[in-house]
Amino acid sequence: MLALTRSVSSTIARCELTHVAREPIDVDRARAQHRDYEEALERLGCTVQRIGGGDDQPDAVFIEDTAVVLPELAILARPGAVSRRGEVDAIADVLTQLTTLVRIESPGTLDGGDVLVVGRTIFAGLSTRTNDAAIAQVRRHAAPFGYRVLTVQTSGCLHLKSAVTMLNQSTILINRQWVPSTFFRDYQAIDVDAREPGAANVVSVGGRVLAAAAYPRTCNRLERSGFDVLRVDVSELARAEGALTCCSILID
Ligand code: CIR
Repeated sequence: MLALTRSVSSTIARCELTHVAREPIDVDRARAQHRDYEEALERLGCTVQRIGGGDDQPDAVFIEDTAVVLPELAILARPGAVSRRGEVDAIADVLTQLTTLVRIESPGTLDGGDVLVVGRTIFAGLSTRTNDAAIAQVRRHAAPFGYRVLTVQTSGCLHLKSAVTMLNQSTILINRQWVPSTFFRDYQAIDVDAREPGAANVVSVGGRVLAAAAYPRTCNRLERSGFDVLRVDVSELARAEGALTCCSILID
């Protein structure tokens, strides 16, 4: 598994914020946490390739939002926040060496954080960042390869993957306050602890789960269900409304 990551920008304090109040961000601490995150990915068996540049792009570290990589092709996003559109080019330069590229075009807007791929099903979150026009383009690009694309309305959170992620191919971790669980009825569900609404965003690699240390109750719940959980402290990145999936693009 290859994990693409991107450096924490020195301008991260000017990041986009939607559901989080602006607080000072300690860039050095954010960078140290980001290194820990990369090391954790390595411990899960990933080869980490960090893409440089983007220091003038406050949200560059949240690389997940710039592209959706399928085994057959990569779909370059057109981020919903105008300030983030410039992040895509540097990622395109790397992905073009690995796979076929297509692009979400105007009037479509899409953040990669709204796209959850499970086998041949693509759940696409309708959010403040991702619109129907972009989801229709995802469907057009992916359908020839046998994917079905389901539109899932989110509410109260930034992205679909703030509300639901996969723990393995048959189990989801979900906050039902932010996304209707009916879309996921084919999967076993583990609910986040009600006191930890942001806990659903985890990264699963090689049978292990990378989870935010800020959510101990949900981590314990996962362990009680038999999951091997690796905790990482990403508290400084959380001040930029970032979580775990958003800091990497995983390529099998
Ligand atoms: C933003 O609002 O775009 C960034 N400050 C946070 C993006 C987090 N991305 C993600 O969860 N996929």
